[in-house]
Amino acid sequence: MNIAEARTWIAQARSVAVLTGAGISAESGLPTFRGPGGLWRNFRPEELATPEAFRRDPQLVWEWYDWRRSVHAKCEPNAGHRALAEFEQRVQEFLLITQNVDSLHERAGSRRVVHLHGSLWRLRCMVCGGEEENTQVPLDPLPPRCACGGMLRPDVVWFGEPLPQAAMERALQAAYSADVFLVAGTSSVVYPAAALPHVAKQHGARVIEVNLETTEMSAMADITLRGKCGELLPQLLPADF
Ligand code: BJW
Ligand code: ZN
Repeated sequence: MNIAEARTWIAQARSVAVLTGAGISAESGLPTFRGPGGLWRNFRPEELATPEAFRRDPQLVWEWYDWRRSVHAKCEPNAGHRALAEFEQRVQEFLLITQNVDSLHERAGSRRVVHLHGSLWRLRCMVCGGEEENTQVPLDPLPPRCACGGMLRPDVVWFGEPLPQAAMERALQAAYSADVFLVAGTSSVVYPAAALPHVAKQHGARVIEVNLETTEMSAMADITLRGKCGELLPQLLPADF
């Protein structure tokens, strides 16, 4: 652990990019995908977060999302989210890249955020492609319907689906130009998000990982900090802030 060195790198950086995953929201009470509590009614996320699962049983997949929306609606941002919102104020060039479909970064005050895997609070019509913001909890009817009569789906990215192009392009640009690339609370097993720290490193960035456990990318990180996002991220804020 070398928090002091990581803090110095960040304080001296002109450009910082951060990639977050479910671990940063765990301390707000949201279950991660692959850790304890990641199962829902004995299904693994990989069995539900696919277009095939939705085609086979939209009711089941919607029940999972409706349950998650109800859990998310009761959650508040934590110290990790708030620390990243402060980073944004401090660093000249900053981008927060999140795989999370919650809105806790925005609720903590972050504005320079891109969502690689979509949003739980946006629905998209399977027939006309129309999108709508929707915060109703629980949804009624389930599955919800578009004004055109078509079935709505969560506007999230499932396995085998492409990531939103504009979000991915912004994330890649940030990886190319970052002096420091911070990876927080992700198992780094899902691509293409997990490639971003590697891209950043190839373009000269120093990579810092914050995670409770060793992950797929720990070996390539320049500094690995073992612990909770809510405890470690505030300690990475430059001292004069
Ligand atoms: C803490 C903590 C605390 C806990 N503090 N830490 C073989 C090789 C490479 C790639 C592939 C392959 N086979 C298939 C692929 C592609 C596939 C993929 O990557 N699969 C791998 C699993 C093998 N990827 C895709 O399919 C992507 N699309 C794609 O590639 O498209 C190509 C294409 C191009 C053109 C046309 C068509 C297609 C899409 C991926 C979509 C992922 N979607 C999900 C669901 C989103 C919606 C929803 O939320 O329901 O995204 S899956 C799920 O995993 C979700 C997450 O964003 C994502 C990552 O999970 P995350 O955030 O890392 O969570 P966990 O639970 O895994 O980890 C939590 C971590 O936190 C742990 O490490 C803990 O230790 C830590 N932690 N508490 C600090 N307090
Ligand atoms: Zn429609």
